[in-house]
Amino acid sequence: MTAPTQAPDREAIRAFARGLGFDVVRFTRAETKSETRERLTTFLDQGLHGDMAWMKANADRRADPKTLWPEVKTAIMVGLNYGPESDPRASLTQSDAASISVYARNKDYHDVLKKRLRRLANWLNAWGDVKLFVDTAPIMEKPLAQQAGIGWQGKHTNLVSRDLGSWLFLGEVLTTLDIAPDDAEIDHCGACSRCLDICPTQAFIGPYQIDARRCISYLTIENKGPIPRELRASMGNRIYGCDDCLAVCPWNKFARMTEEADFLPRPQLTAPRLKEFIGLDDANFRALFSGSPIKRIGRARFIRNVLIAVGNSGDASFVQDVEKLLADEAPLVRGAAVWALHRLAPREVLAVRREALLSAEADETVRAEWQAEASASA
Ligand code: B12
Ligand code: SF4
Ligand code: SF4
Repeated sequence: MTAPTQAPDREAIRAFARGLGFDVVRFTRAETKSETRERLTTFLDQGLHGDMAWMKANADRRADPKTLWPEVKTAIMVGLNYGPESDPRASLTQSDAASISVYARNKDYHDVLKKRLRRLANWLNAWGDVKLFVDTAPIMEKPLAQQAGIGWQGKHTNLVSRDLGSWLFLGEVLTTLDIAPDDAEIDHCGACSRCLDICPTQAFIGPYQIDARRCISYLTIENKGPIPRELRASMGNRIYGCDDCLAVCPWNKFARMTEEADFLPRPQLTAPRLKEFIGLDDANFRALFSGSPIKRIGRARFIRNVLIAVGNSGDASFVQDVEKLLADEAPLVRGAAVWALHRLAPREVLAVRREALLSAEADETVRAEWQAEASASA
C-alpha cells in the first residue's frame, strides 16, 4: 500500500499518541536554549554527575538534539502518569521494611514507553524520518518537555505538571517533520522550597541545582562502588531510588493514581520486609526482579543497599544474616556487611570477627571498611 501524501496535522498526531495511552502529548522545536546548554556544561564541569561518565562522553549531543541529528525539526514529547495510590513516604518509618521508589515497583518504564513510542514512530515514518528515545539517550528530556509545555522544571529539577503533579515519565519521538510547536510552560514554584528542605542527604546545592553524587537515587542505582560513609545513615531504609522531593510537592494535589497495569505496585515491592531480600542469591534476585528496573543494578549492588538499610534498622535480629554476608563472594557486599554489622552487633562479636577476617581479606575496599570501623571505635 502506498503512503498517503498528506502528513497528519498536529492534532491528528496528538490524538494518535493519546490513543496509545500517553497522558500528555505536546510538540516543540527540537532544539535547546543556550542557557540550558550552558547549565549542562556547568553541571558537568563541576563534576556533579559523579561517576556517570556517559553524561560527559556525549555532552555535545546531549546539549542539543541538532548535534545528535542535524536534520531533526520537531520533538514530540510524551508523558505517562505513574502516580502512586498514596504517599510513598509511608514506608520510610517502618524500620523492618525496605523502601523502593514508586517508579520501580513493577515493570521497567523504558520498556513500557518504548513499545508505544515505536508504534507512533512507525506510523509517522510514512511521512518523515523518526527516532524514539526514553531516558537513556543523550537528550535533555526535562528542558524539552518544559519547552513543549508538559510542565516546568521544579526546584528539585524534575518536571512538575499542573495536571499530574510529580509522577510523570518522559519520552519522545524526534522527527524531520515540521510540526507547529505548543506553548512552553512557566515556573509555578513561587516561594515554595519544600523539596529542597526535605532531601535527606542535602543533595541540592541551590534551587534547580542538584549534586547527583549526594542523591539517594544515584547512590543506590548508578553508583557501582561503596556508598560514601557519611551518607549511609541518612539513607534510612531507601534501597532503590528515592521519592522524597517528588512526594512533598504541593502540586501533587492534582496527581491521580496511574491506570497502567504495568505500573501498579507489585504487592511484594510496596513495603517489602528487609528480611525477604537480605538472603537473596543471584538466581533468586534475577527471578524476583525479572522485568523490573531493579534487575539492571545486579545482585551485589542491591544487597549493598539492603545492608545499609539493615544497618540503619537498629534491629539486632539481623546479625546472623549480616554475618553470612561477611563471606560473600562480592567485595561490595562484604564491605557493606562490615558496616552493617558494626551498627548492630555487640563489641565483643565485632572484635572476634575482625580478628578472624581482616588479615585474610584481600580486597582493599573491604579492608578499608574494617579499618574505618576500628579507628572510629578507638
Ligand atoms: C542523569 C539523570 C539522573 C541523575 C541526575 C539527576 C538530575 N537532576 O540531573 C540521578 C541518578 C540523580 C537521577 C535521579 C532521579 N531521576 Co533521573 N534522569 C537522569 C537523566 C538520564 C538525565 C538528566 C540530565 O540531563 N541531567 C543534567 C542536568 C544538568 O540537567 P537538568 O536536570 O535538566 O538540569 C537543569 C536544571 O538543573 C536547570 N538549572 C541549573 N541551574 C539553574 C539555575 C537556575 C536559576 C534555574 C532556573 C535552572 C537551573 O538547568 C538544567 C538544564 O535544564 C534523565 C533522562 C534524560 N535523558 O533526560 C532522567 C530523568 C530526569 N530522571 C527521572 C526520574 C524519575 C528520576 C528520579 C525521580 C528517580 C527516583 N525516584 O529515584 C530521581 C529524582 C532525583 C532528582 N531530584 O532529580 C525522570 C524525570 C521525569 C520528570 N517528571 O521529570 C527522567 C526524565 C527519566 C524519564 N525519561 O522519565 N536522575
Ligand atoms: S530523590 Fe531523594 S535524595 Fe535525591 S534529591 Fe530528591 S529527596 Fe534528595
Ligand atoms: S516542592 Fe515546591 S519548590 Fe519543589 S518543585 Fe514542588 S512547588 Fe516547586
